[in-house]
Amino acid sequence: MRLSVDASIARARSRADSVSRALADASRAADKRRRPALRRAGRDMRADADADAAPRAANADANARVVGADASDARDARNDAVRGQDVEGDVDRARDGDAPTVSSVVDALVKHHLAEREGKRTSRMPSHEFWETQPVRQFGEDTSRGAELREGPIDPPKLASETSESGGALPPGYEWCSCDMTDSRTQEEVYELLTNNYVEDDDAMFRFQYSQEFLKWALRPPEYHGDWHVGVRLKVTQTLVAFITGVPAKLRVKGKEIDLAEINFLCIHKKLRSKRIAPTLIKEITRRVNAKDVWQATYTAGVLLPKPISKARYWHRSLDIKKLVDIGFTRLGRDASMSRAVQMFKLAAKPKSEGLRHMTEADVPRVTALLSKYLTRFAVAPIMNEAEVRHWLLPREDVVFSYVVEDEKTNKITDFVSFYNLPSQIIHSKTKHKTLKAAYSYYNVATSMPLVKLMEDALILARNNAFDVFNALDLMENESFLSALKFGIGDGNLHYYLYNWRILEDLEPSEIALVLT
Ligand code: MYA
Repeated sequence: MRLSVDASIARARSRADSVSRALADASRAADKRRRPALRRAGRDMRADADADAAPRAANADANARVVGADASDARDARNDAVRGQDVEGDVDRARDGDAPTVSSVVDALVKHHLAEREGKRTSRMPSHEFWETQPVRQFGEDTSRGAELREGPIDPPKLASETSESGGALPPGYEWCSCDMTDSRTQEEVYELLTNNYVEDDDAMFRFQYSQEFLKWALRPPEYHGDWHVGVRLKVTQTLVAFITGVPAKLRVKGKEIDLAEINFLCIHKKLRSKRIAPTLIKEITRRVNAKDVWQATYTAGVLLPKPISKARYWHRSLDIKKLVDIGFTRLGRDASMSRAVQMFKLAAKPKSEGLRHMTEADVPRVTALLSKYLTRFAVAPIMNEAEVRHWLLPREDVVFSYVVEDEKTNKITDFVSFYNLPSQIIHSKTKHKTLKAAYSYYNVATSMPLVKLMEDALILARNNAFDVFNALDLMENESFLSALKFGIGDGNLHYYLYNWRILEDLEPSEIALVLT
């Protein structure tokens, strides 16, 4: 692939050189009066390019209006648009230079293409003062020199006893704490902080609203560490103003099993933003994780940082189209009528798969076996023992919904389907609704039927549980059902990261089987 790209660039270059020679001949033959005409044409083209870039940047903002789209996605898209202008800028400079040739225009494009392909920083790419100092994949790493950049840990091994005993310096007036997630008052404080300050879309229309029951589930898996729930408090009032969490997990990455921390819920109070507190929080959670002799982590974010292992995309399946349009989550196409849309998203009253039922405690060993076998197919996947399957996958009211299909004759669990409940507050005031009820696809395995059939039942179950929309990432085998079941592609990207673990090549989302809440 890489070779053929290079070959086509070479072909383009040689074509451009001959065009350029012809152009030079033509221009020598042309009289002086024609030159201003050419330059005016150049300016017109430049004006077109600018006009083209502006709506793309504006669209980036408009398009981010989906929950699950981190606010940063629009910024990423906007940067892409700005980078588009960069290319146009180079082309313009080449065009306006002393010897404007098609060849120099192509050179500028080739330079940008190669830089982007290699992930190298071009003049206007953002720098990452903090992330460039961390043991993570960096933009511009030359992965073709595999002998120097090996897959595996980035930092040399250290001892937990070498980890410093005290946390990094916070601004005056603030102090570290551990948030005790068994304490109802603390749960309430964490809930309040996240409810008012956590992830929003770029237009501030929707904000994630994790319930307290959800937070207890997400933060107290087997063997969790209370001091990996890091908070920052205002000394005087003890108000919780920042948060970051880790929970222990085991991940298989390209055949290697890694004990690591799953990092989540990084949140800083809106009034304390842009003061470089996030790097301090990240260093503190790193210190606390290292103190438990754990040296790797995984995390997801909408924002593009150095450097994802994969980029997944959210897809959305309308369950209550009227409400979704009413709250501005979805827009109907110009020619579409509401009654036709309602008809289009209609689902059966009941699930169709025979024998589909709630997962129970007695299913835990068989679900563990089914899921573990299935997850070995993917390059990146969690390794869950029975205790973890019990924690993460047994149904919890209003938090996680899990169902199995059991073969009556063999008593085997043949299929498993699950989703979790993550509502968003509607923070704009143009509707009577307060909450968007969203189900998120979790882990699904189909062996007795096509995955698309199992997922159709998941949609019906979600609709019967009063969800407004069903969201899924294009991970695992999800692409096999997204279009068929009338999911629409969203604008929210989710980047997957590993800390202190390098893999050489980016992965396709279909190679990832990790869903972080
Ligand atoms: S993803 C969810 C993130 N949370 C939100 O989006 C909630 C709303 N936003 C906020 O609360 C703030 O805007 C946050 C940044 C806290 C996000 N992940 O303090 P600053 C870098 C990592 O001035 P603020 C989730 O929870 C940014 O590039 N880094 O910025 C997973 C810049 O660094 P650099 C991020 O806006 C978290 C620096 O922070 C993120 O006030 C995984 C600026 O700091 C982000 N989402 O606060 C954390 N956003 O200059 C990493 C910005 O270098 C874990 N930044 O570009 C790493 C593994 C640690 C454990 C290791 C164990 C071995």
